[in-house]
Amino acid sequence: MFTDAPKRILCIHDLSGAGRSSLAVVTPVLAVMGHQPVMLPTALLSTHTGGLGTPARLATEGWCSAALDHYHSLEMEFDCIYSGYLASEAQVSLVEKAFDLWPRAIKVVDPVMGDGGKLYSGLTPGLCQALRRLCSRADLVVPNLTEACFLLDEPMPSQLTREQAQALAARLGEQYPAAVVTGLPVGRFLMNAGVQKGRSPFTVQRVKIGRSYPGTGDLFGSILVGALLEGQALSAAADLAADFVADAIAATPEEADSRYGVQFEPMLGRLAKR
Ligand code: PXL
Repeated sequence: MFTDAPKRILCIHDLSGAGRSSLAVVTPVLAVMGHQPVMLPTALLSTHTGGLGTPARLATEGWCSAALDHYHSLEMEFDCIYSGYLASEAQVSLVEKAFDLWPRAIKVVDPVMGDGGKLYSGLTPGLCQALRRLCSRADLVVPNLTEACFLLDEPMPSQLTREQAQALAARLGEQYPAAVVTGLPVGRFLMNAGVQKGRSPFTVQRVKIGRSYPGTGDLFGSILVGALLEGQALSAAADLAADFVADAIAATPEEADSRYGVQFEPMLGRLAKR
């Protein structure tokens, strides 16, 4: 399924001009890793919704649907379909349409729904239901702890042991073919725990830096996808992504306005030169 040839990836995320999230992160990361990201911007926003006020928005669902038809009419093939933040049921339907049109593509769903134990505002019960349905079609889901607990219908713990982190991943592995759950607080570490059906769960951990930024889930997810498509094992891909995100946070001056995300651009070359 995986080789080291360049891969074409349909990236279904919003395009937020400023703030280092979604396509503004996913596109450069996958490109520098040698892949061909094809962008399907589910909406145009001036910024992400994480604290920079009310973004200017332009709806693009109709355009996206026509773009999918165009790509299909060109007999374009995708090795992977990678979806992120989706703000409406119509946007979820676009991903489902892409899954229907390219059934052989590897389907990676980041179920962007919340953080810090809370669901994002605007997540209607209908949208939550649609995101759950989307996850049920994925080959790999990449939730954070809040989203994982929501998908599993479990209360969110404030701390976990390594064994509990592995058990959480194992429960996700009963529901999905593969999962990597990010941002698990385990003592002085932040842990990611992953699983593939039929295999033992794994964990990767970094010392907690104690600063959080928008877009780090997109940074993690896109490096994970890029490395998987290079042929790396899920655990190695998670390790690479965790390293890069931790280093990008460390490289971002503490006094920088956190709403503008992590300053990962000077580090991108590292993803090319491996
Ligand atoms: O990084 C996730 C994300 C993507 N896009 C938009 C967001 C968020 C998180 O808040 O608001 C528009």
